[in-house]
Amino acid sequence: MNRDGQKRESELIKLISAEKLPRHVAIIMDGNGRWARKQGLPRIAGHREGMNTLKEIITCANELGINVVTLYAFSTENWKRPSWEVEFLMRLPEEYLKTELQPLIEKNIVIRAMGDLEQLPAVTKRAIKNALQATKDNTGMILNFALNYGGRNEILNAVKKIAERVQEGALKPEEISEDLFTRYLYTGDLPDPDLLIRPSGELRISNFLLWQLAYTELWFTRTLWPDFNKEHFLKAILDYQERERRFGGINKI
Ligand code: V0D
Repeated sequence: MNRDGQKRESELIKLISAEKLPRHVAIIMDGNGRWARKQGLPRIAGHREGMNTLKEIITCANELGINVVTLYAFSTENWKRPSWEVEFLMRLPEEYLKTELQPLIEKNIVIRAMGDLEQLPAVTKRAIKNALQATKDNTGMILNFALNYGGRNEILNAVKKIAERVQEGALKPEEISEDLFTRYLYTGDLPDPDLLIRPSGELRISNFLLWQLAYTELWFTRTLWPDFNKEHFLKAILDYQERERRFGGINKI
């Protein structure tokens, strides 16, 4: 980070109000492949660089005092990528946790994972299981990874579980409320995201947190995820606070 970057960063921090932080920030970590192509590097170099961005943003979110960060790491659509790329991606949780698990434990961070985790390769499941176990009693920020996740799939999964409860006679159809439905989603015990950040210039939700994003503020940037940094993150939060200041409470729609 150059001196100008440092300056802009400290200026942004001064403008952020600690009382009105988003409690839950969701991020689509997009643009790694495109970043690599632009640099004349293989796609996997983009994923590696994206991992460094991830470390910087987690540190920043934790220092600010955000309660939950949910990261779209692997979608149900991503299986369509070349097998060598999928195999590389599936080793990233292990690679990431090799150096980062200890620092995350020391920061009192809770690691969570959501999605159809059973279908992941054994090496991926083992790394994640170990991280969940090692941080389950922590009480700080929740770092929630969406892996083999799809929003429609999550909703169907909730519908099936609810249907089973109804069939057992444990639940009446008229008892199915928005609150009840929310609790059957992977994010059942988490607040809805206040802010969604999507880098890389795509202006879509792409099957991420469909139910949960109903009232979420959306923040887009053309910056690719490997080039995304603390400054972009702080700007997103500042813009969120500015929108809340203007529209908060009233005009919620
Ligand atoms: C690649 C940029 C960390 C986005 C970040 C399997 C695409 C790097 C994890 C991770 C990925 C997941 C679970 C966990 C700890 C770390 C990760 C994937 C991709 C998909 F408990 N980075 N990362 N997982 N990338």
